[in-house]
Amino acid sequence: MDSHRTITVPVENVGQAYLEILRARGIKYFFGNSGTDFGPVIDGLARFAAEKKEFPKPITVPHEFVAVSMAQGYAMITGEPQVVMVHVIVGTGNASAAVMNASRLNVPMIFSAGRTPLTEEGMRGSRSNFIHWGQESFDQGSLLREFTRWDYELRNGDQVEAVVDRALEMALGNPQGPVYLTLPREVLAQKMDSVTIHPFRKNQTEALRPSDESIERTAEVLRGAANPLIITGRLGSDPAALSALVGFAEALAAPVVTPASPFVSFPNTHDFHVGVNSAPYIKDADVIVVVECDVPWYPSQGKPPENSKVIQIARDPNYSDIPIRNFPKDISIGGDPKLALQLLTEALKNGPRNEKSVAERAERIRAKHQQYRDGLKQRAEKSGRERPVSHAWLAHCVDQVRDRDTIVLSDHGIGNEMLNLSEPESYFGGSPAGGLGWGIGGGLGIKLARPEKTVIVTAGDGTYMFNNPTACHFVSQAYELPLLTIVCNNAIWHSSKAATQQVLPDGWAQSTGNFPLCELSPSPRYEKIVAAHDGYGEMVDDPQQLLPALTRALKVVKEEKRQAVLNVICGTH
Ligand SMILES: Cc1ncc(C[n+]2csc(CCOP(=O)(O)OP(=O)(O)O)c2C)c(N)n1
Repeated sequence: MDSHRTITVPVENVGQAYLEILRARGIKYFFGNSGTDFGPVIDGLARFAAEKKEFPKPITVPHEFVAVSMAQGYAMITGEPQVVMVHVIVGTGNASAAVMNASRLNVPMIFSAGRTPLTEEGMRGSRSNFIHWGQESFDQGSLLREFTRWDYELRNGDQVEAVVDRALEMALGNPQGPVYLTLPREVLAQKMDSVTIHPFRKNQTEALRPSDESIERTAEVLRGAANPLIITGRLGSDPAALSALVGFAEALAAPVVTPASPFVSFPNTHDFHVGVNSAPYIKDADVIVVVECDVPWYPSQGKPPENSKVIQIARDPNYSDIPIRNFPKDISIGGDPKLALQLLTEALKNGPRNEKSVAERAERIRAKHQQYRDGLKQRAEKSGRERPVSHAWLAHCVDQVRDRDTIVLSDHGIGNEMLNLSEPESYFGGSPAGGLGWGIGGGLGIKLARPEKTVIVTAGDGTYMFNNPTACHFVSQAYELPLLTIVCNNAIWHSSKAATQQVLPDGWAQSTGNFPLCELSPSPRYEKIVAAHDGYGEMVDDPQQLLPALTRALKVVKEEKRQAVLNVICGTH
């Protein structure tokens, strides 16, 4: 469709007008979990199918959490927002943890829900079922207002274009994130003859560039650093930012730590990457550059020296959506972090510096990196014959079967340390909101966007259950999106047990060896669940059989185009 021309499209109702505008705006997928509120949408999509209008393509997702996670995965790899629609307040409730995930990760999407019919009688679409009374809410938008960038209710057909364009503008705004649109049934059902669609004129904001003065002042501080440290978390959500950080770290000659990073924000194969835990480094650092990182260190475990300088570089260096976050910020640079890093790199290269001491520092960092990577490798290899299978060995084996076209997701599964990650978009982890169960849905969204890629999802056994596996395996089969899911099965919510031990080391649970609300036994044969969806499943408890099992499962995924699950009997993290 020519998006530079104003067009008028014949429609029969507001629901069809809404779909036409989504189509004109390039929305490819409509992830839906329907109910009595959906009539005009279902009917409109049927009209699209009859008229061979391919997009937005409806994807039936039998759990709302999975639908939002699919939109999240799709947007994480493409940057493009898609549409999710769920059933009124109850669908919103089921989706809410996934919306929180997307919100804290700044993932754009139009999350929408029907609104129960407003009128008790008299209009097309008025209430016709007892639930239409019970499903009304005084303020439906408030259900997710804290975790959406904008919410609105569609009130009439004339406004459809304005509402969709505003929703897209806000989802792709700064910061990006989900928006929430509610759609009352009578409004969708209202008769309408045509919809006029104008060119889309809501381009994204140009990247903000820090002033020369602030770059020079910051570069001055960096030049004076004897022991600088860089900590980054979410920078890799912009894949182009990776090379900017590499250039900056090399110009500064500083080690890089990537705690809890849901993206490849710095290649861990680079000579300057020294781990995912900043604690060993911050005590001695005199200048710390924090780049897009919610939690650069745990204050309870150690802090940088009082006289150190902390430079925070982020789109929003105040991290305004987090109620309490009190990391120091001696210099604060907002706007596009990639630009700031590039400008600082130039300033460092062009300014005066002691080449000899910088080169010596770089040598020390290289040695640290080597020692760190060797340690990881040894740890994995040492545990190669241990039963239950160690996470280190599992990750090491996944790394062996990975190629450049493989994307690994971890939903509380294997850590990213053991994988040799040099490329952006080769690994995705969970949101800072910590809503478990997004991984398989996220993997399905990624596979939808990048069918040529091999997608491996790793998840704890508890987390596999949070994924609503039947809903995920259904979508995988129905839409031919084969993935390999690895269940790291330790038959416990180990994280809950470990947190109890940490808070109450001498408590009742520890001394009696009884951890209520943590055990997950008897452990189900997880590999059999996927068989109900024509998938391939295998249980692996012998570490030496892991590589052959991974190879078999990937063959099924790649060649037979069927999904696979490996139920790996694991130890704890
Ligand atoms: C939706 C959701 N519910 C509960 C939690 C709390 N939680 C964090 S880790 C965890 C245990 C997950 O178990 P499993 O996947 O088996 O991994 P393990 O901790 O055993 O390594 C739980 C319940 C959460 N983060 N998200």
